Amino acid sequence: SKSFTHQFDTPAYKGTATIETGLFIDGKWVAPVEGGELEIVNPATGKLITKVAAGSKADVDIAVDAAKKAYKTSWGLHVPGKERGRILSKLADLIEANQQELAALESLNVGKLYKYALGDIIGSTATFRYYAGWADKVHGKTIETDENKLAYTRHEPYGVCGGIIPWNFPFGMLSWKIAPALATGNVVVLKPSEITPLTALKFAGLLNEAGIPPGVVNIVPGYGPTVGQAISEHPLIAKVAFTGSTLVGRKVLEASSKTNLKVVTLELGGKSPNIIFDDADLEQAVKWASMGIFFNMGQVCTAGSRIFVQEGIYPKFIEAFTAAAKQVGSAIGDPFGSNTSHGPQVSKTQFDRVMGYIESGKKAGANVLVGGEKFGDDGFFIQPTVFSECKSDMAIVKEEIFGPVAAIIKFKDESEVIEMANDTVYGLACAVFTENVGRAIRVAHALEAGMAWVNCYNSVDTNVPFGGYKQSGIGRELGEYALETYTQVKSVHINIGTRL
Ligand code: TXE
Repeated sequence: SKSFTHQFDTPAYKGTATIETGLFIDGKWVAPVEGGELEIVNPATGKLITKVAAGSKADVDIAVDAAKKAYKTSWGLHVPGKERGRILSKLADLIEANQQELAALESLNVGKLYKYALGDIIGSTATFRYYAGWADKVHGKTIETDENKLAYTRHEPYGVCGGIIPWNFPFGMLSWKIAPALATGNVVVLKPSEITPLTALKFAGLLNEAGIPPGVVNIVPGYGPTVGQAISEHPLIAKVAFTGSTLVGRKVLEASSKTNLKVVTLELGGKSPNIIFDDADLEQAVKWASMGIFFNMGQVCTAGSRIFVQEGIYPKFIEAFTAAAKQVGSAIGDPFGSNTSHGPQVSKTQFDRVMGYIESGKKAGANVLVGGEKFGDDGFFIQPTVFSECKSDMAIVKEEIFGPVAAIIKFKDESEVIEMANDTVYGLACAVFTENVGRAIRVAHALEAGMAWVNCYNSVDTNVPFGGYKQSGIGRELGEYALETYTQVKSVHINIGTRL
């Protein structure tokens, strides 16, 4: 296949990165059956980085066949858990050895600051190591019935699993899909986002060296309606894990219901509430709230995009949060710059979408405290933006913006804010800032969300489950809980004495 080399000569990273740009199927680089291409754009400049191969349904079929064969011969329960774990650990070591190159590619492709891209790769390495450790610890139970019977359960893999992932944390999402699947004995066909496949291709280049047998992991870049749809509909894929928009999550579920009823786990959008009470540590609340909405240019599914502030602290919070947002916007520019504080949105489409929401907020009468405009003429930069005077029926309060746009809403008391915070179709995350421990726990329990943070935001650990309530998703990733979504339980009943 073709390859792509990029020379980085930047304050943050100096070095070369090389990747193959084909499809990785059955342990080999191959050209797509129909010869499609993806144009990969640098969000900081709007210019083409390279082109990579785009697959189609025919390539998914070939990848699934290779995966099925691998599952029956060289992976699955044929390989003891401790051996799968050893290979996954080796893969983690190789990711670690290539972490700077991976981070540089991620930063170039997504526009995230290099230091945060590096953090993502380090976190993903931890995910592979964590699940490597689980590989020989997945087992069922024996269940007492009566003395004439032995009953036990096995936690068996599904076989071929599909993964469809987005562009905001490309390598992180790859690790969340692939590591638990392989640890539990499954094999994978993964489609990266059509706009951010570079680190997935670099990863594919490490698989053979790690000793992952051919066909166990197949990487098929391509568009959603072609490759993504083909994965969702495939009769031999038994489980699919999707991260992306709620709109597409519905399509994946629908495709499953119309075909083989594959198990679907979904990690979708959010409009997460971040609640600041009068008695909060103001300085800390402002810092966490700012990171909560502006981290990764607001392109985070858990982004704290609705900031509820109690009336007693409201004026002080507004003043300090305005200053914090200005600080985030003080050095907008090159993700590889040494002092850059804020990078571009990932694509022109996302830029237009976010600017559309900013316009809608202005028209609806919300007050722009900071930002509210694009930045510069090249690339997809948007100023960190803060709206106050937000009303519950405004689109900027109801819909996921997925950009650096905060909506601040004033509230009076605990019961009012719980009602307002839960008034959303989403339920991914929530946060509460207060020094009152009783209130912290009460509110964390009352909010309808899969994750609740107290006096912090966006805190994610490999061993703690991640996922949403309501229309934010189905199933949990990370932690021991993810193992349940990659295994199916078989009950075995053995007669040791009953005679008919
Ligand atoms: O997402 P898509 P988009 C939200 C966020 C963002 C909006 C749109 O609000 O502004 O979604 O982003 C694949 N069958 N999130 O359009 O399309 C697609 O190729 C199967 C939140 O980029 O959902 C990509 O690999 N797959 C989110 C993946 O779905 C299909 C992260 C996600 O892209 C498909 C990203 C189809 N018919 C966006 N159509 C989060 N939860 O963090 C597309 N895809």
